[in-house]
Amino acid sequence: MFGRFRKPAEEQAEDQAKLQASLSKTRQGFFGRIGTLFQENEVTEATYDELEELLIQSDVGINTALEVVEKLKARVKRDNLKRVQDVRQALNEELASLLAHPEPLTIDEPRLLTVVLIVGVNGSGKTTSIAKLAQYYKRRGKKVVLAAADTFRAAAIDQLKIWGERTGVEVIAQVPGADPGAVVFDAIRASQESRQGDLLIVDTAGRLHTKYNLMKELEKVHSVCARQVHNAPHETLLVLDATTGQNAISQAKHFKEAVAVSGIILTKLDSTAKGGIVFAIEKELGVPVRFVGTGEKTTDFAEFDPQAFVEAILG
Ligand SMILES: Nc1nc2c(ncn2[C@@H]2O[C@H](COP(=O)(O)OP(=O)(O)O)[C@@H](O)[C@H]2O)c(=O)[nH]1
Ligand SMILES: [Mg+2]
Repeated sequence: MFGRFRKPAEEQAEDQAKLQASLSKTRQGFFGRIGTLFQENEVTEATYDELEELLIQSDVGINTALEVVEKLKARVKRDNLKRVQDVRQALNEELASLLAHPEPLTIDEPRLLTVVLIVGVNGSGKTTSIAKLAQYYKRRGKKVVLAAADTFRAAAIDQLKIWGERTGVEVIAQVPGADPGAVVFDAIRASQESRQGDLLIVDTAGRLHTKYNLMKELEKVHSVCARQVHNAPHETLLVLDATTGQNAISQAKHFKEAVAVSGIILTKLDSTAKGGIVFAIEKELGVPVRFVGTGEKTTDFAEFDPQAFVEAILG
């Protein structure tokens, strides 16, 4: 569904500047030290040891850190790289290659209604990300509808309604405690009929401590979507909080057991010094990061661009 919209050059430059700014913590953290490492005149065995250490500390994950260093060494040898800036460029490329997603985004046209399910633990930034996505697609001319299927807490419904008002997007909700499957059923009906929506985004509950019930609930919501709309949900995006580091990986594994996660929205990249979690996610989960959250405002959001990301963290 995320057929790429070609962005105007100025918007691209704006996104890049925003990403740069939001990653200042990461840049000042371990990745910045990696940058500094390759400012010295000579690359020695000690440089590689330190690189490995810094990659691990930045949440890249041990296996990935080892792999990057191995590949870099092999490449330096093979290409007979001598100058420190060439080694650094090779590292840049190795890191970016970890993030390349070869498989195309799901595009199933013509489709009347696209359904996107948003899952993740409470506090990860689901509702905020939904508002950001809604605004993102609204700006691109899509009619967006939101479904408040996190019915467990009244506050969750209210919060979505507030975001709906702020972004000028319709929210389909029922009373607290209502069956999430029923909310989604109504929302699909409404989107197809009176609202004529292009895109329905579904907010879901995220109580991981009642894991069994949560997973059952998600499975049910999923099957309601599948029954009503061909191939729905067309995307299931898992929201992960970048500041939770390696914990995000184990959370993701739980969610993957219940629903087929097709992409990640990684939030709070502005609040962590360890942006390396991006590499760990793609490597260990095999799921691409599709969007990143870089702040609390609806405009603090970008499509994930691996090359721009690597350049922004290494400085
Ligand atoms: N700094 C920062 N804060 C965020 C971001 N995304 C969400 N938040 C904050 O994280 C908190 C939880 O967000 P919420 O959307 O309510 O999470 P939910 O429980 O998963 O729906 C709120 O205070 C948000 O403002 C982000 O990208 N950066
Ligand atoms: Mg919420």
